[in-house]
Amino acid sequence: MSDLLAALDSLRERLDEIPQADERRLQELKTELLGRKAGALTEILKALPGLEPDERKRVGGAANALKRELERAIDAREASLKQSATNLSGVDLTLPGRRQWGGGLHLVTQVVDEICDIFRELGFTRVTGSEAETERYNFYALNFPKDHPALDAQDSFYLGGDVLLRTHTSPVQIHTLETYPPPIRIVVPGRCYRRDPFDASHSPVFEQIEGFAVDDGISFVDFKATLAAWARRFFSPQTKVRFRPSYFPFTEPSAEMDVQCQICAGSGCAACKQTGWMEILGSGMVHPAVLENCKVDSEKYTGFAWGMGPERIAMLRHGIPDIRVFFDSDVRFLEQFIGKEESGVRSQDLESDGPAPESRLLTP
Ligand code: 2U9
Repeated sequence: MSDLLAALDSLRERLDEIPQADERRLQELKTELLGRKAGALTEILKALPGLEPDERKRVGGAANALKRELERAIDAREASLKQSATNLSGVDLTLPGRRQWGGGLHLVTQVVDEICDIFRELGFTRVTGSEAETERYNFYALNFPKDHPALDAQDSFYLGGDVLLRTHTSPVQIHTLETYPPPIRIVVPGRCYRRDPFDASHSPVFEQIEGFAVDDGISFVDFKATLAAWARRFFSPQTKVRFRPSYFPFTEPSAEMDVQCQICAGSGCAACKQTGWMEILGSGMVHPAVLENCKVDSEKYTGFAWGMGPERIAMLRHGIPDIRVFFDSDVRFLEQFIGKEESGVRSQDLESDGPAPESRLLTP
């Protein structure tokens, strides 16, 4: 008898499972506990006729009481499951799902990667460096005269003593020249800082990509051909480029490189101020004094260098009128560019009628 009472006790513990059961589990429990053929409680009830009368009375009473409890718990659970199902009737299951939040690289990061990838195919290694530099690496090794206006404290953020936030990525080239013997071919992306106003075309924090090649026998032809090859890969194979004389203390001769306007294809528009050209980068042959400052023999080695602003290039490519939108973190603006450049597809390829004009571009 005590076996049957113990079996009833352990069956009672199964009561706790009922309120948690879903529809399928509830049907399983019903069969396992109360099933007519092999339900656990049914088996106990079947054993009653073989017991002594007063045992039969005790076990039978306890078994029937448990049976009623189980039935009540199962009925209650069935009712509550039915209730939840009818609550769902107000939900329109045909509505489209909510769009998943999908992150992506910032447009400027995508442009930096795309530019560096093209230079990698041309043999340039991507190198980065510190954003805090000394005056020697940021200015003097680069042949800035001691009284050059760019050295003025107004133009730079000084951290103390002669340490400042770099105003260009050029110090990385100086460190490289001091560390590795030529041949050197590097492309150097990174954040730079200047005490500029924060307006539509300037930001005190901006991204730069500089590039640099030094070897025995590098000529002006290598310089022009490399940059023109890059421009045709980045813009389009038909893109025309032109070089205009310029001045930088670290290059001689120096030149600005323009590409045919990407908005009007050279016919003249507001974006290119009716010139048909867009200024893309500054460049030149590395000044011999810079090589000598780094103990590189300027009689034996020559090189070329260039610098460009990825924000400006992204603005030109997409017709973005104000640099400040890159720093606003407004996803309504940023999400327009998710994945476009990452997939290797240019906006020109995506838009059948050319790059996005300003009117179609969402700028807050
Ligand atoms: C070393 C030697 C030469 C890097 C160069 C430029 C021309 C240039 C900037 C203008 C505005 C880019 O868009 S910007 O921020 N730069 O025009 N940069 S040549 O020449 C170097 C660098 C390092 C050792």
